[in-house]
Amino acid sequence: MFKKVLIANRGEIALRVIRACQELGVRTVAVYSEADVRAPHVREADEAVLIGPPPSSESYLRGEKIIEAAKLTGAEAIHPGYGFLSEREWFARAVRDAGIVWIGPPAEAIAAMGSKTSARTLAVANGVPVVPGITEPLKDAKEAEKVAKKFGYPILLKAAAGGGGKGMRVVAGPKELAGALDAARREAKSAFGDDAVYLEKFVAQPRHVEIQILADTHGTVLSLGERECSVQRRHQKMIEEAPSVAVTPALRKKMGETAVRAARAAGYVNAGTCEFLLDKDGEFYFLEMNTRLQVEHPVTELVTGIDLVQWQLRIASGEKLPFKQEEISPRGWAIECRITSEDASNNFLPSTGRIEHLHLPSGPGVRWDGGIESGSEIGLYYDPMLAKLIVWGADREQAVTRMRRALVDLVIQGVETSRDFHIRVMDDEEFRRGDIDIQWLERRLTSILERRPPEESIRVAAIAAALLAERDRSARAVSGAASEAVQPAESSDGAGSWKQAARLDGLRG
Ligand code: MV4
Repeated sequence: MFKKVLIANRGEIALRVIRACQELGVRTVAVYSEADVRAPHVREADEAVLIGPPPSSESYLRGEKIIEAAKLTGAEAIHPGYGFLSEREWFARAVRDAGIVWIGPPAEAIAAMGSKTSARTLAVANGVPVVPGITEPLKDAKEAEKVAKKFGYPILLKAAAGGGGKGMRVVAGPKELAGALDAARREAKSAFGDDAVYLEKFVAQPRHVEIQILADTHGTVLSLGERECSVQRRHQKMIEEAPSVAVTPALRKKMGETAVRAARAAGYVNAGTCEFLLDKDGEFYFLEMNTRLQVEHPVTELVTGIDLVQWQLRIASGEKLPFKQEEISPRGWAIECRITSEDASNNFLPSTGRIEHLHLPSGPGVRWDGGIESGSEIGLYYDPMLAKLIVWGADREQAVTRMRRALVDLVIQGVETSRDFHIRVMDDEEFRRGDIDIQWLERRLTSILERRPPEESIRVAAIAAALLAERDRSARAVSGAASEAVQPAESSDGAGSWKQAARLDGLRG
């Protein structure tokens, strides 16, 4: 195992990797920008190197500075986390060329899965099912009409260089085709500098189901089962779970074998994820492979008992995976809610400010992967995801109930967060039934937001008001007697007021 590893990231994922290193007895090096001088990942690492000003283009995206920091501190390997430089082929190559171990897939595997059309071509060549359609860019509207007729409407135009849904257009019939092709081309050109567009049959109301892969350098490639990621808004996932209500053991085996085949075809090593669309008939189609550790990896860890980040480090240092495919199956149910600094009731507007109070949930089956603490300044330089709340339960019902309980226990004051939004989703009857697809949140958002605010928000607001009133009284008091005069907010029963008094104590800090 490595003696020292550099973590080329910030926030919750930097802390997650640091914890894995600590448990493996590996020393850690953090890198940080001027905005992160007081960030927890800098304090928790054994060493830290300043790499530049706050904008990520001048700090966390400066590959050469990060490699320099690794050389300076004697780190033998670099873990990129997710986002930033994690899927840049040139960086994986530069790290390797500098004689440093890249804790991720080979640069060649990143390249093979890098573009949508190259991943699609690789899939087709290896018997991995993709959505019916073409792989070569369309020449003109005339060709589009011919191909669309062959596959049948509705069809979906996609940018070849695409990502995040940009350059995508659903076309219901031949009359709309020429206009939609023009629009998709324009959007693709401005987003990716490439106006190549191809066409697929449109899959109606599918689920987004992905398969976690672990591959070692000795030829073992394993599937760790699926994650259901359908609860998303504008291509940002908000809630993920494992397993999926839509996946039977037989389907899990089939999707797992398919994902392993795709990974083998790309020469994949380390942790990766194959994304699929799963339609109402149980048909699945490969979309693309994410060549990194993903945000939602903890739900897989909780149902398989396998520490993905520790295995990323072990695989990178040459260890063999000791598991057999038959030994891996999900136990119980795990759900993750992404806690972001966004105001759901105001079109998910990013919120900024200082975390004034933070009360973290705990208790059976609760995991908090966070990157914030009381006093953290939340600005606009980086991603609004502050933390992930993950729970495990014996079954889905228990996991949803437990997530609601844990969210109620969570208090973040100082910035708007997605907490109340998540409580409302946990109360939604369709969500509770697992009756979700990739358009579900968009369809359901208005009714979710119209739901009565969770009673806990009202309680917390009452406690905050009581706290302010108490501060006011304390300020005017001439003796210490005033501190005993605190009355918790109105409550009908004695136990409730005890809890409120305790929470009030917590808020007092
Ligand atoms: C699709 C699709 C329906 N039919 N392809 C969106 C971005 C890219 N990753 C692929 N995407 C989709 N491709 C066909 N033929 C619907 C989507 C899609 C989607 C996929 C996964 C997760 C969220 C999504 C949200 C909207 C559309």
